[in-house]
Amino acid sequence: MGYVAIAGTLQGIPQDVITRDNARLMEAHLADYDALAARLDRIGLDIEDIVAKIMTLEVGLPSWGLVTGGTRFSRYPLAGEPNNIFEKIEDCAVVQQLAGLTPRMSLHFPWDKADDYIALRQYAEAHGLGFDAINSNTFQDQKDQKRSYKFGSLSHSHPATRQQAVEHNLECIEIGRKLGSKALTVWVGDGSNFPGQSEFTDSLERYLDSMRVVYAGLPDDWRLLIEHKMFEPAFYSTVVQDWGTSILCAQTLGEKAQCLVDLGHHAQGVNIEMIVARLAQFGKLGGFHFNDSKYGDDDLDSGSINPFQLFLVFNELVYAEKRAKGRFRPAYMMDQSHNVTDPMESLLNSARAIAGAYAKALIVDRAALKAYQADNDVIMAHNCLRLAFETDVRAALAMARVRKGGAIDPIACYRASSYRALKAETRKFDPYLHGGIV
Ligand code: RM4
Ligand code: MN
Ligand code: MN
Repeated sequence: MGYVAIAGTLQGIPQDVITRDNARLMEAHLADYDALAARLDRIGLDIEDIVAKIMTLEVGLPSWGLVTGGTRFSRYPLAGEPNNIFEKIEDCAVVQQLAGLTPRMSLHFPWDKADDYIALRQYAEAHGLGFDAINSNTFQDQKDQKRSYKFGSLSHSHPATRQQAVEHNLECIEIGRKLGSKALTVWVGDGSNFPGQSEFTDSLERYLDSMRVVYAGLPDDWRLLIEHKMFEPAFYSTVVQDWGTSILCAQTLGEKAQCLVDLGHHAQGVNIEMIVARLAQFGKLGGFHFNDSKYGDDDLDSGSINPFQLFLVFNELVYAEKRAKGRFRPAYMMDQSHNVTDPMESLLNSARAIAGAYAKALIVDRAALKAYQADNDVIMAHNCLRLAFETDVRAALAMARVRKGGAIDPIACYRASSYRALKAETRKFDPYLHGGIV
C-alpha cells in the first residue's frame, strides 16, 4: 500500500482505501440520508442547507493531543505515535482527510519548537493544514530557563519572572506570525495553594500589567484569548479562575482581548451554556477548548460524557451566530488528553461529536421555541430542544464528510488503512518514556 500525494497532502490514507470503505457503506448511508431528509422536510428544513452549514464548521486540533497522554501516575505510549511536530502534522492531515472539519493545528510552545518555522509552515501547507491559536506555556520550567514559575509567571511577585513570562508570550506571537496564526491563547497556572500565600487583588493587578505588554505586541488582526480555569495546579486560588475574571481582564485590555472557554475548567454543576451565552452577548467569546469531563479538568473526548451539555453549548453558539449575522467567529479548538485510546481515533470521534452537536443545534425550530417561551409553555419549549437533540443526524454528518472527500465511517476507514501499524514500522518508539503528561 503506497502513500502518495492526494488532495494537497503529501502522505495520508491512500484514496482507494477511502473509496473502497465508502463503497461498502454507501447504500445504507444514502438510505439513512433520504430518511433524515424526509424527517427534516416535515419540520420545514432542507437537509441540503444543514449539510452546507456543517461543511463550514472548522475545529482546530491540539498538537499536544496527538501523542498518548497520561495521568499523575503513568503514561502508556503507543507504538507508531509521533515523536515530533512534523510527525504530528502527518497525523493531523489524516484526521483532516477522514473527518474534513479539522483544517488547522493549534501549537503549544516551547513543546513544538522547531529550527525553521517557514519550513514548518510549508510542511503543514503541503499536508493541507494551517495553524490555529498559538498557546504559550509559563506553567512549567524549561531547561536553561533563568527563573522558575513555581510561584507563578505573569503574576509572579518578582518583576524579572514576570518579564521572562511576558517575553515568552511575545516570542509566541513572533512564531505565530511566521506560521500564519491569528491568535495567542494565554492560560497561566498562577495561583496559590494556601490561604495567605498571595494577595488576590495584587496578583491580578500584576497579571494585568504583564498582559498589557503582551497585548501591545499583538498584530492588528490578532486576538488575545484569555483562558480561565478554576483550579489546578493551584488548589486554593487561581488568578484567572472563572469567566468573571476573564471578561473583566478582556474588557480592561481592549477590543482584541477575548475569553476562551475550556469546557473542563469549571466547577461541577456550573451552567456552561449560560456562560457561553453571556460572553457571546457582550462580544467577548473568542474561543473554545472542547473536551468532556466527569470530575474536573479530565480532558476526555468531546461528547463522551455529557453530549447533552455539548448540544446545549452549540444551541447557544448557533443563536449567537444568528444574532451576530456573520460577525461571530470564535476559534473552535479541541483540548483533550487521550490516555487509553489511539489519539487519532479519539480526535476522529470528537470531531464527529462536535459536528453532531452543531448539526442538532441547527435543526432547533427557533421560531417555535420563541413562541413557546413567550407563552410560557414550558414542556413544549423544552421539547423543542429535546426533539433536535434526539434526532439522529449521523447521515448529514457523513454526507458533509463524503463531499469533502472524507470517510462515511472515519474510524473503520482509519483501521482499514493500517496507518498506525505502518507508522510503527518507521517511527522510533520508547515504551518507557513516561514524560509529557497533559
Ligand atoms: C491546561 C489548559 C490549557 C492547556 C494545558 C495543556 O489545563 O487547558 O489550555 O494549554 O492544560
Ligand atoms: Mn484548555
Ligand atoms: Mn485544561
